[in-house]
Amino acid sequence: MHSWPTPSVPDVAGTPVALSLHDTADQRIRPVTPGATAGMYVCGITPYDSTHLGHAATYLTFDLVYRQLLANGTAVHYVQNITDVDDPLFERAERDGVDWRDLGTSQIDLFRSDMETLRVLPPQDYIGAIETIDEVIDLVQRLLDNGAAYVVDDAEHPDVYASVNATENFGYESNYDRETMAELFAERGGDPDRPGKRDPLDALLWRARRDGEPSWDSPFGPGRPGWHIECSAIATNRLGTSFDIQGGGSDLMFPHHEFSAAHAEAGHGVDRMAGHYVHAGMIALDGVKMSKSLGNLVFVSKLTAAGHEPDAIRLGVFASHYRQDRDWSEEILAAAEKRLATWRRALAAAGTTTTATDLIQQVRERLADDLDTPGALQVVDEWAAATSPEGGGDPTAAQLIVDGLDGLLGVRLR
Ligand code: 5CA
Ligand code: ZN
Repeated sequence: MHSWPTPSVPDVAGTPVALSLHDTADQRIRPVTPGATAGMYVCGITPYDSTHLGHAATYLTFDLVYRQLLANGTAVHYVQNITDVDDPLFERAERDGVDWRDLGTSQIDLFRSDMETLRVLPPQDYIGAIETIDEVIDLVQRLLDNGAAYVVDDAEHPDVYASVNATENFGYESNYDRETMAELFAERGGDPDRPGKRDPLDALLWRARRDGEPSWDSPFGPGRPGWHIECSAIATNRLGTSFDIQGGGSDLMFPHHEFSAAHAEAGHGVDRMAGHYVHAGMIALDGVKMSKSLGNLVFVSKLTAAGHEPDAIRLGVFASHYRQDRDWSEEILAAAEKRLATWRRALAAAGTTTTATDLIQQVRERLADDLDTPGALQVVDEWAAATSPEGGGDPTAAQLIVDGLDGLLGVRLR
């Protein structure tokens, strides 16, 4: 699948500050330690009802990660999937009387155009499940071969499941106890009551063909990929069996990221798929999580069509910390627009190049500390408040600020 165009990323003044991020598995903030190139996999959309502010906030979070790594001179290999074969997509297509492939294509197009408008750095590999059925089949076969998976005893629907106890450290990513896992598994697409499973928590790897559902041939019969294995295969085939960052919203901590990691680890014989498991909090509207199933959505395309600038949407999202569950509202957007205008006015009296470099260095420091965007925005607010309207400005200083804030935050002051 083709990605979207890459926005320009200017050089950033100041000196690198090593990036630290919160890791869900270790439950603490610690340095990201990539080689020359960092490998980052971020779970992509299931293409319907996109792109809402919740999706956008999550992808903007990883855009910040990408930007901090680039500003530190680290190249990034970024991979993102598209869950374009899955039950929720089929259900929506059925409800609306459209072909699921057409629904997927139109929603992927919309997502790409929203990401481009928001100037989100694109993944080099943007990969649909549809394109990688053979990769999933290979990984399922490995799991079957090494005893980590089994076929249920059901001649009509011989589904393939992964044994939850195939890896010793299962549960290390979410740190949930068995009871919480059972609850979330049932809530988020799992099938604990499927007869023939050895353990209620065993996750579906390959769903045998059902009438009216798409299917592909495989050595274990016609069917289609389960959800978690899709991300295991797409990520490890491009980034290697262990890579630096696995990302997504916090609703993916369990079961999705726990099982994606476990399938990859059991299949490839590694201890830990990702160095950091990074999760963005949920965006809510009036206190209720924005979700496709509830329909309480604010669409990026509607905001931009109404004339709201992408830079203001970014500042609205960055006004609070990415790990917090938080509200989106018109007030937040209005405050972001006001802040953007203040910063732009301040540019005319930017100060000296030393002030500018100091400012950008402080922004680097805030963002390197687990993406402390509220702290970074405050630093710029303080600079803007300290500029005097008659102060005049050094154009070189102004340019350093424009480039620095664009490079680090993707926010353009002009
Ligand atoms: N296709 C799967 C991942 S493999 C999926 O979760 N798709 S999604 O379309 O439902 O969500 C896409 C991304 O947006 C995921 O990272 C998800 O965690 C995130 N997301 C969904 N809703 C919200 C929300 N309200 N706030 C923040 N992030 C959200
Ligand atoms: Zn995923």
